[in-house]
Amino acid sequence: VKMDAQIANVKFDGLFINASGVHCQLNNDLDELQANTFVAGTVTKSATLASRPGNPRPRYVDLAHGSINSMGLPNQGFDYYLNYALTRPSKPVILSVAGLSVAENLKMLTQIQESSFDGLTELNLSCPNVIGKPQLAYDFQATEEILTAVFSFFKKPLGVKLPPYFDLVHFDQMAAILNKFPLSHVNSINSIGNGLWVDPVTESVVIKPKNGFGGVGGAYILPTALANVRAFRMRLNPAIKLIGTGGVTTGADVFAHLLCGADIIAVGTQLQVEGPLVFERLTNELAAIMDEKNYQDIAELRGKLKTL
Ligand code: RRO
Repeated sequence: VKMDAQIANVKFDGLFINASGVHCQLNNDLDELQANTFVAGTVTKSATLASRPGNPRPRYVDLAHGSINSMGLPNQGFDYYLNYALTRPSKPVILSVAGLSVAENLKMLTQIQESSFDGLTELNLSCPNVIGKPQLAYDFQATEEILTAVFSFFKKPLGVKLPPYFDLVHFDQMAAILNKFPLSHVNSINSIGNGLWVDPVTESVVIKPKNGFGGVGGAYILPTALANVRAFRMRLNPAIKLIGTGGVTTGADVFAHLLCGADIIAVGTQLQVEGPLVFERLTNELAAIMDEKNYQDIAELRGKLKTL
């Protein structure tokens, strides 16, 4: 079966990428994904200008049906990832940036603009875990302001990573803002921010930062992820592609994301659980579903979700 996609000028031979944050902080991790036949491209860990150690551990815990994290943006610094993107990879790279201020984001994007990087850039507007820095994408006016500033000079393909929204009016409002800009893509969703897990044995939270509050990922968040992909596909200009992220553990989950309109699929928590072999399993499971339904190409089913 045929599984491919295109975002702006970037062609993906396959469907799967890692979700930013998982298996992508170091060159070795990124190389391992790049070498995997079932991986179509790689996203780098969201970068700040300076490298950061991140929050104290434990800061990522696997739960029965997903994960909770408050990593706190540990990363090697922007230059490391730009250098990776410029020198090493054979498959598409999405450079993720998450400055701690608007000015910091503009500095990194200026460097990308002035470099020879010809891949996709993704502005992470949804980091839930830096204390004192609310998620930009929950402030609609601030989101419009930063995109206005960015697109005044940035001419390369640029997408945004969004947090989940939970109200139809918010989908309307955010989509109306995003449609004002020539975005290459929207990546939906980041973790569901500031969940909490309780271990009944220890009677304690399970991660140290923020007294246990952290972003929830994995199977727990699949319905929210599907809703966000579907809601944005129904509202965004067709030229804005969608990266479906959130809650994928099986080929059926991938199939659901595709029906909702995802162009490519990112896997985070389940990549952390299973390692890079997850991509072969998901590919085979999706292919089996498509075979059984007589689909030859995902283009035949993408966005074709039925309603009752
Ligand atoms: O590093 C993190 O704590 C983190 C980030 Br930047 C993000 O975008 N999403 C997330 O779940 N954790």
